[in-house]
Amino acid sequence: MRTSPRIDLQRLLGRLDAFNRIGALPGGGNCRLALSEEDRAGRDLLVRWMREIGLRVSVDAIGNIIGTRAGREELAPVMFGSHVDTVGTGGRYDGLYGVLAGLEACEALNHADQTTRRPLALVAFTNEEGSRFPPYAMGSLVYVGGLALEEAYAVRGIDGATVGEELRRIGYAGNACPGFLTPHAYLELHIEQGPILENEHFVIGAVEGITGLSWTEVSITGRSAHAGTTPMDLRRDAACATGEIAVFVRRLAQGMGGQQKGTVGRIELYPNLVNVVAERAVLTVDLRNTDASLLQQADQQLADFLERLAQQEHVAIATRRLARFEPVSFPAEMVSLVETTARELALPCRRLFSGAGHDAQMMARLCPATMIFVPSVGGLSHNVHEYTAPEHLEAGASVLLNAVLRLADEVE
Ligand code: HGY
Ligand code: MN
Ligand code: MN
Repeated sequence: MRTSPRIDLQRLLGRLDAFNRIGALPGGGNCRLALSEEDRAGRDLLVRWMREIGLRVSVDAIGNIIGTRAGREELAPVMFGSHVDTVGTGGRYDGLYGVLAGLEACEALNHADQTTRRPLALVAFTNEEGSRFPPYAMGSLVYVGGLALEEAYAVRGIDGATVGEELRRIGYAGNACPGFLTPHAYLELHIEQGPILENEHFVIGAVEGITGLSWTEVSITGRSAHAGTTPMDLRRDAACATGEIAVFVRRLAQGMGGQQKGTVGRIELYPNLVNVVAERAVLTVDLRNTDASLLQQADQQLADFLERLAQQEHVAIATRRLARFEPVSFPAEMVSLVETTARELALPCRRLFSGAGHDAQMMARLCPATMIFVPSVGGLSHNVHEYTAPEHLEAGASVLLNAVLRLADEVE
Protein backbone atom coordinates (compact mmCIF):
# COMPACT_ATOMS: atom_id res chain seq x y z
CA MET A 1 0.00 0.00 0.00
CA ARG A 2 1.43 3.31 -1.11
CA THR A 3 2.33 5.84 1.59
CA SER A 4 4.35 9.05 1.51
CA PRO A 5 8.10 8.37 1.86
CA ARG A 6 9.79 9.46 5.08
CA ILE A 7 13.45 9.57 6.10
CA ASP A 8 14.26 7.05 8.84
CA LEU A 9 16.89 8.88 10.92
CA GLN A 10 17.90 5.81 12.95
CA ARG A 11 18.56 3.86 9.76
CA LEU A 12 20.66 6.75 8.40
CA LEU A 13 22.62 7.09 11.65
CA GLY A 14 23.15 3.33 11.74
CA ARG A 15 24.64 3.36 8.26
CA LEU A 16 26.87 6.33 9.08
CA ASP A 17 28.16 4.48 12.15
CA ALA A 18 28.74 1.24 10.23
CA PHE A 19 30.48 2.96 7.31
CA ASN A 20 32.66 5.08 9.61
CA ARG A 21 34.09 1.97 11.23
CA ILE A 22 36.11 1.78 7.98
CA GLY A 23 39.23 3.91 8.20
CA ALA A 24 38.38 4.94 11.77
CA LEU A 25 41.26 6.88 13.39
CA PRO A 26 42.29 6.10 17.02
CA GLY A 27 41.27 9.53 18.35
CA GLY A 28 38.06 9.71 16.30
CA GLY A 29 37.48 10.72 12.69
CA ASN A 30 38.35 8.82 9.56
CA CYS A 31 41.02 8.34 6.94
CA ARG A 32 39.82 6.80 3.69
CA LEU A 33 42.22 8.36 1.17
CA ALA A 34 41.09 7.88 -2.43
CA LEU A 35 41.85 4.41 -3.85
CA SER A 36 43.35 3.18 -0.57
CA GLU A 37 42.44 -0.12 1.14
CA GLU A 38 40.02 1.83 3.31
CA ASP A 39 38.42 3.38 0.22
CA ARG A 40 38.07 -0.08 -1.30
CA ALA A 41 36.36 -1.39 1.83
CA GLY A 42 33.99 1.56 1.88
CA ARG A 43 33.17 1.13 -1.79
CA ASP A 44 32.47 -2.59 -1.28
CA LEU A 45 30.09 -1.79 1.58
CA LEU A 46 28.27 0.88 -0.43
CA VAL A 47 27.86 -1.46 -3.42
CA ARG A 48 26.45 -4.13 -1.10
CA TRP A 49 23.97 -1.70 0.43
CA MET A 50 22.95 -0.39 -2.99
CA ARG A 51 22.21 -3.93 -4.18
CA GLU A 52 20.38 -4.81 -0.98
CA ILE A 53 17.84 -2.05 -1.62
CA GLY A 54 17.42 -3.05 -5.26
CA LEU A 55 19.57 -0.46 -7.07
CA ARG A 56 21.31 -1.58 -10.26
CA VAL A 57 25.00 -0.85 -9.71
CA SER A 58 27.38 0.36 -12.45
CA VAL A 59 31.03 1.27 -11.98
CA ASP A 60 32.62 3.43 -14.65
CA ALA A 61 36.22 3.47 -15.87
CA ILE A 62 37.32 6.10 -13.31
CA GLY A 63 35.62 4.16 -10.50
CA ASN A 64 32.48 6.29 -10.07
CA ILE A 65 29.81 4.07 -8.49
CA ILE A 66 26.24 4.68 -9.73
CA GLY A 67 23.19 2.88 -8.35
CA THR A 68 20.08 3.35 -10.49
CA ARG A 69 16.44 2.94 -9.44
CA ALA A 70 13.99 2.42 -12.33
CA GLY A 71 11.34 5.05 -13.00
CA ARG A 72 7.89 4.66 -14.53
CA GLU A 73 9.22 6.16 -17.76
CA GLU A 74 12.51 5.84 -19.64
CA LEU A 75 13.62 9.47 -19.09
CA ALA A 76 16.89 11.12 -18.07
CA PRO A 77 17.43 10.30 -14.39
CA VAL A 78 17.62 12.62 -11.41
CA MET A 79 21.14 12.13 -10.06
CA PHE A 80 22.23 12.81 -6.48
CA GLY A 81 25.13 11.79 -4.27
CA SER A 82 28.62 12.95 -3.35
CA HIS A 83 31.86 11.08 -2.40
CA VAL A 84 33.05 8.51 0.18
CA ASP A 85 36.78 9.26 0.18
CA THR A 86 38.16 11.51 2.93
CA VAL A 87 41.21 13.67 3.68
CA GLY A 88 43.78 12.33 6.14
CA THR A 89 42.10 13.99 9.13
CA GLY A 90 38.61 13.31 7.83
CA GLY A 91 35.37 13.59 9.77
CA ARG A 92 32.26 11.41 9.73
CA TYR A 93 30.14 13.41 7.31
CA ASP A 94 32.15 15.14 4.53
CA GLY A 95 30.87 13.50 1.35
CA LEU A 96 29.63 10.31 3.01
CA TYR A 97 26.54 12.00 4.45
CA GLY A 98 25.34 13.00 0.97
CA VAL A 99 25.77 9.47 -0.37
CA LEU A 100 24.11 7.70 2.58
CA ALA A 101 21.26 10.23 2.74
CA GLY A 102 20.70 9.46 -0.95
CA LEU A 103 20.65 5.75 -0.15
CA GLU A 104 18.17 6.45 2.65
CA ALA A 105 15.95 8.43 0.26
CA CYS A 106 15.84 5.44 -2.09
CA GLU A 107 15.02 3.09 0.77
CA ALA A 108 12.29 5.44 2.00
CA LEU A 109 10.74 5.21 -1.49
CA ASN A 110 10.94 1.41 -1.31
CA HIS A 111 9.09 1.37 2.01
CA ALA A 112 6.48 3.74 0.63
CA ASP A 113 6.14 1.49 -2.41
CA GLN A 114 6.67 4.51 -4.66
CA THR A 115 8.07 4.56 -8.19
CA THR A 116 9.08 7.98 -9.50
CA ARG A 117 8.34 9.12 -13.06
CA ARG A 118 12.05 9.53 -13.84
CA PRO A 119 14.70 6.98 -12.89
CA LEU A 120 16.93 7.93 -9.95
CA ALA A 121 20.73 7.62 -9.95
CA LEU A 122 22.69 7.62 -6.68
CA VAL A 123 26.39 8.34 -7.24
CA ALA A 124 29.61 8.14 -5.25
CA PHE A 125 32.29 9.96 -7.24
CA THR A 126 35.92 8.85 -7.18
CA ASN A 127 38.61 10.93 -5.47
CA GLU A 128 36.64 14.05 -4.63
CA GLU A 129 39.20 15.20 -2.08
CA GLY A 130 42.21 15.26 -4.39
CA SER A 131 44.63 15.30 -1.46
CA ARG A 132 46.34 12.05 -2.50
CA PHE A 133 45.81 12.46 -6.26
CA PRO A 134 45.19 16.06 -7.43
CA PRO A 135 42.99 17.61 -8.75
CA TYR A 136 40.01 17.31 -6.48
CA ALA A 137 36.67 16.14 -7.90
CA MET A 138 38.65 13.94 -10.30
CA GLY A 139 35.88 11.35 -10.77
CA SER A 140 33.19 13.91 -11.58
CA LEU A 141 35.62 15.90 -13.75
CA VAL A 142 36.29 12.81 -15.88
CA TYR A 143 32.55 12.05 -15.84
CA VAL A 144 31.72 15.42 -17.45
CA GLY A 145 34.60 15.19 -19.93
CA GLY A 146 36.77 17.82 -18.21
CA LEU A 147 39.74 15.45 -17.82
CA ALA A 148 40.69 12.64 -20.19
CA LEU A 149 40.58 9.19 -18.63
CA GLU A 150 44.16 8.35 -19.62
CA GLU A 151 45.34 11.65 -18.17
CA ALA A 152 43.59 10.83 -14.90
CA TYR A 153 45.09 7.33 -14.86
CA ALA A 154 48.58 8.83 -15.26
CA VAL A 155 48.30 11.18 -12.26
CA ARG A 156 50.98 10.21 -9.76
CA GLY A 157 49.96 10.69 -6.13
CA ILE A 158 51.89 12.12 -3.22
CA ASP A 159 53.01 8.55 -2.36
CA GLY A 160 54.25 7.72 -5.89
CA ALA A 161 51.47 5.41 -7.10
CA THR A 162 49.34 6.37 -10.10
CA VAL A 163 45.55 6.60 -10.22
CA GLY A 164 45.39 3.87 -12.87
CA GLU A 165 47.51 1.44 -10.85
CA GLU A 166 45.55 2.01 -7.65
CA LEU A 167 42.13 1.91 -9.32
CA ARG A 168 42.96 -1.47 -10.88
CA ARG A 169 44.53 -2.71 -7.65
CA ILE A 170 41.35 -2.08 -5.65
CA GLY A 171 39.20 -3.51 -8.44
CA TYR A 172 37.24 -0.36 -9.32
CA ALA A 173 38.37 0.35 -12.86
CA GLY A 174 34.86 -0.37 -14.06
CA ASN A 175 33.70 -0.96 -17.61
CA ALA A 176 30.94 1.65 -17.79
CA CYS A 177 31.91 4.69 -19.84
CA PRO A 178 32.21 7.87 -17.70
CA GLY A 179 29.27 10.10 -18.55
CA PHE A 180 27.13 7.16 -19.71
CA LEU A 181 24.13 8.77 -18.00
CA THR A 182 23.26 12.41 -18.70
CA PRO A 183 21.14 13.44 -15.72
CA HIS A 184 18.01 15.55 -15.91
CA ALA A 185 19.45 17.35 -12.86
CA TYR A 186 22.06 16.80 -10.12
CA LEU A 187 21.60 17.48 -6.40
CA GLU A 188 24.33 17.19 -3.78
CA LEU A 189 23.57 17.18 -0.06
CA HIS A 190 26.65 18.09 1.99
CA ILE A 191 27.70 19.55 5.32
CA GLU A 192 28.53 23.27 5.02
CA GLN A 193 32.03 22.84 6.45
CA GLY A 194 31.89 26.50 7.50
CA PRO A 195 30.26 28.57 10.30
CA ILE A 196 27.52 30.52 8.51
CA LEU A 197 24.41 28.36 8.98
CA GLU A 198 25.22 27.67 12.62
CA ASN A 199 26.08 31.30 13.45
CA GLU A 200 22.89 32.60 11.83
CA HIS A 201 20.67 29.76 13.14
CA PHE A 202 19.67 28.35 9.76
CA VAL A 203 19.13 24.63 9.17
CA ILE A 204 19.35 24.48 5.37
CA GLY A 205 21.68 26.21 2.93
CA ALA A 206 20.51 26.68 -0.66
CA VAL A 207 23.86 26.84 -2.41
CA GLU A 208 24.13 29.50 -5.12
CA GLY A 209 27.56 28.50 -6.35
CA ILE A 210 31.06 27.25 -5.58
CA THR A 211 34.34 29.09 -5.23
CA GLY A 212 37.08 29.14 -7.84
CA LEU A 213 40.33 27.52 -6.84
CA SER A 214 43.96 27.11 -7.86
CA TRP A 215 46.36 24.53 -6.43
CA THR A 216 50.07 25.08 -7.15
CA GLU A 217 52.95 22.83 -6.20
CA VAL A 218 56.11 24.90 -5.57
CA SER A 219 59.55 23.22 -5.73
CA ILE A 220 62.46 25.15 -4.24
CA THR A 221 66.08 24.17 -4.82
CA GLY A 222 68.76 25.76 -2.64
CA ARG A 223 71.96 24.24 -1.33
CA SER A 224 72.46 22.04 1.71
CA ALA A 225 75.07 23.47 4.07
CA HIS A 226 76.33 23.26 7.62
CA ALA A 227 73.99 24.98 10.08
CA GLY A 228 76.92 26.09 12.25
CA THR A 229 79.63 27.16 9.88
CA THR A 230 77.75 28.69 6.93
CA PRO A 231 77.49 32.50 7.18
CA MET A 232 73.88 33.72 6.97
CA ASP A 233 74.50 35.77 3.81
CA LEU A 234 75.93 32.76 1.95
CA ARG A 235 72.95 30.48 2.43
CA ARG A 236 70.54 29.21 -0.20
CA ASP A 237 68.01 28.11 2.32
CA ALA A 238 64.95 26.27 0.90
CA ALA A 239 63.28 26.18 4.33
CA CYS A 240 63.56 29.93 4.78
CA ALA A 241 62.08 30.51 1.32
CA THR A 242 59.24 28.14 2.25
CA GLY A 243 58.47 30.14 5.34
CA GLU A 244 58.45 33.38 3.33
CA ILE A 245 55.91 31.84 0.95
CA ALA A 246 53.61 30.70 3.78
CA VAL A 247 53.61 34.20 5.29
CA PHE A 248 53.10 35.80 1.86
CA VAL A 249 50.06 33.58 1.13
CA ARG A 250 48.51 34.44 4.51
CA ARG A 251 49.08 38.18 4.02
CA LEU A 252 47.86 38.07 0.41
CA ALA A 253 44.52 36.58 1.50
CA GLN A 254 44.19 38.96 4.45
CA GLY A 255 45.09 41.94 2.25
CA MET A 256 42.56 41.03 -0.44
CA GLY A 257 39.86 40.28 2.13
CA GLY A 258 36.35 39.37 0.97
CA GLN A 259 36.14 35.72 -0.08
CA GLN A 260 39.88 35.34 -0.74
CA LYS A 261 41.49 32.35 0.97
CA GLY A 262 45.11 31.21 0.93
CA THR A 263 46.60 28.05 2.44
CA VAL A 264 49.97 26.32 2.48
CA GLY A 265 48.86 22.82 3.43
CA ARG A 266 51.68 20.47 2.48
CA ILE A 267 55.44 21.04 3.07
CA GLU A 268 58.24 18.55 2.50
CA LEU A 269 61.84 19.47 3.28
CA TYR A 270 65.06 17.72 2.28
CA PRO A 271 67.12 16.56 4.10
CA ASN A 272 64.86 17.76 6.94
CA LEU A 273 67.63 17.56 9.57
CA VAL A 274 68.29 19.81 12.54
CA ASN A 275 71.85 20.80 11.60
CA VAL A 276 71.56 21.06 7.80
CA VAL A 277 70.41 24.13 5.85
CA ALA A 278 67.57 22.73 3.73
CA GLU A 279 68.54 21.94 0.17
CA ARG A 280 65.07 21.32 -1.26
CA ALA A 281 61.45 22.02 -0.39
CA VAL A 282 58.17 21.06 -2.02
CA LEU A 283 55.03 22.83 -0.82
CA THR A 284 51.49 23.45 -2.03
CA VAL A 285 49.55 26.71 -2.27
CA ASP A 286 45.72 26.62 -2.29
CA LEU A 287 44.17 29.96 -3.41
CA ARG A 288 40.40 30.44 -3.63
CA ASN A 289 37.97 33.19 -4.47
CA THR A 290 34.33 33.23 -5.54
CA ASP A 291 35.24 36.05 -7.96
CA ALA A 292 37.10 34.84 -11.07
CA SER A 293 39.08 38.05 -11.71
CA LEU A 294 40.18 38.35 -8.07
CA LEU A 295 41.36 34.74 -8.13
CA GLN A 296 43.31 35.54 -11.29
CA GLN A 297 44.89 38.53 -9.51
CA ALA A 298 45.85 36.40 -6.51
CA ASP A 299 47.44 33.82 -8.83
CA GLN A 300 49.44 36.54 -10.56
CA GLN A 301 50.59 38.10 -7.28
CA LEU A 302 51.85 34.71 -6.12
CA ALA A 303 53.77 34.19 -9.40
CA ASP A 304 55.36 37.65 -9.15
CA PHE A 305 56.32 37.07 -5.52
CA LEU A 306 57.98 33.72 -6.30
CA GLU A 307 60.06 35.39 -9.00
CA ARG A 308 61.30 38.06 -6.57
CA LEU A 309 61.90 35.49 -3.83
CA ALA A 310 64.11 33.33 -6.07
CA GLN A 311 66.38 36.33 -6.67
CA GLN A 312 66.37 37.40 -3.04
CA GLU A 313 67.15 33.94 -1.61
CA HIS A 314 69.40 32.73 -4.47
CA VAL A 315 67.25 29.63 -4.92
CA ALA A 316 65.60 28.08 -7.96
CA ILE A 317 61.79 27.99 -7.81
CA ALA A 318 59.66 25.86 -10.15
CA THR A 319 55.85 25.59 -10.04
CA ARG A 320 53.43 22.89 -11.20
CA ARG A 321 49.68 23.51 -11.54
CA LEU A 322 47.76 20.81 -9.63
CA ALA A 323 44.24 22.18 -10.13
CA ARG A 324 42.53 25.27 -11.53
CA PHE A 325 38.74 25.67 -11.51
CA GLU A 326 36.66 28.77 -12.16
CA PRO A 327 33.87 29.68 -9.72
CA VAL A 328 30.48 28.31 -10.77
CA SER A 329 26.96 29.66 -10.15
CA PHE A 330 24.01 27.27 -10.05
CA PRO A 331 20.83 27.94 -12.05
CA ALA A 332 18.35 30.13 -10.14
CA GLU A 333 15.54 27.59 -10.56
CA MET A 334 17.63 24.89 -8.87
CA VAL A 335 18.50 27.15 -5.93
CA SER A 336 14.84 28.16 -5.61
CA LEU A 337 13.85 24.48 -5.63
CA VAL A 338 15.92 23.94 -2.47
CA GLU A 339 14.48 27.06 -0.83
CA THR A 340 10.89 26.11 -1.66
CA THR A 341 11.38 22.55 -0.44
CA ALA A 342 12.95 23.76 2.82
CA ARG A 343 10.13 26.25 3.35
CA GLU A 344 7.47 23.56 2.81
CA LEU A 345 9.22 21.51 5.49
CA ALA A 346 9.29 24.60 7.76
CA LEU A 347 13.10 24.56 7.84
CA PRO A 348 14.87 27.94 8.08
CA CYS A 349 16.94 28.31 4.91
CA ARG A 350 19.34 30.89 3.49
CA ARG A 351 21.32 31.13 0.29
CA LEU A 352 25.10 30.95 0.40
CA PHE A 353 28.21 30.24 -1.64
CA SER A 354 30.45 27.26 -1.00
CA GLY A 355 34.09 27.91 -0.03
CA ALA A 356 34.74 24.20 -0.45
CA GLY A 357 34.93 22.52 -3.83
CA HIS A 358 32.46 19.75 -4.62
CA ASP A 359 31.48 17.34 -7.38
CA ALA A 360 28.50 19.60 -8.11
CA GLN A 361 31.03 22.12 -9.46
CA MET A 362 31.80 19.66 -12.27
CA MET A 363 28.26 18.29 -12.73
CA ALA A 364 27.08 21.87 -13.34
CA ARG A 365 28.83 21.55 -16.73
CA LEU A 366 26.53 18.66 -17.66
CA CYS A 367 23.09 19.48 -16.25
CA PRO A 368 21.22 21.84 -13.89
CA ALA A 369 22.84 21.30 -10.48
CA THR A 370 22.83 22.71 -6.98
CA MET A 371 23.66 21.73 -3.41
CA ILE A 372 21.87 21.48 -0.09
CA PHE A 373 23.92 22.35 3.00
CA VAL A 374 23.34 21.51 6.64
CA PRO A 375 25.21 23.16 9.54
CA SER A 376 28.68 22.12 10.71
CA VAL A 377 29.18 22.57 14.44
CA GLY A 378 31.83 25.24 14.96
CA GLY A 379 32.19 25.41 11.19
CA LEU A 380 34.75 22.64 11.54
CA SER A 381 35.65 20.20 8.76
CA HIS A 382 38.70 18.35 7.43
CA ASN A 383 39.09 17.75 11.16
CA VAL A 384 38.35 14.60 13.17
CA HIS A 385 35.91 16.58 15.36
CA GLU A 386 33.63 17.44 12.43
CA TYR A 387 30.03 17.18 13.67
CA THR A 388 26.46 17.80 12.53
CA ALA A 389 23.47 17.33 14.85
CA PRO A 390 21.18 14.34 14.06
CA GLU A 391 18.14 16.59 13.61
CA HIS A 392 20.07 18.55 10.98
CA LEU A 393 21.14 15.33 9.25
CA GLU A 394 17.46 14.33 9.12
CA ALA A 395 16.37 17.76 7.88
CA GLY A 396 18.90 17.75 5.06
CA ALA A 397 17.92 14.24 3.99
CA SER A 398 14.23 15.23 3.95
CA VAL A 399 14.98 18.24 1.75
CA LEU A 400 17.00 16.00 -0.57
CA LEU A 401 14.20 13.41 -0.77
CA ASN A 402 11.49 15.97 -1.49
CA ALA A 403 13.57 17.95 -3.97
CA VAL A 404 14.43 14.73 -5.81
CA LEU A 405 10.74 13.79 -5.92
CA ARG A 406 9.88 17.16 -7.40
CA LEU A 407 12.60 16.88 -10.07
CA ALA A 408 11.69 13.27 -10.80
CA ASP A 409 8.16 14.29 -11.74
CA GLU A 410 9.28 17.03 -14.14
CA VAL A 411 8.62 16.21 -17.76
CA GLU A 412 10.99 18.35 -19.87
O1 HGY B 1 39.28 21.04 -1.21
C1 HGY B 1 38.05 21.05 -1.15
O2 HGY B 1 37.44 22.09 -1.09
C2 HGY B 1 37.27 19.76 -1.14
O3 HGY B 1 37.10 19.38 0.21
N1 HGY B 1 37.92 18.71 -1.86
MN1 MN C 1 33.23 16.93 0.39
MN1 MN D 1 36.45 17.56 1.79
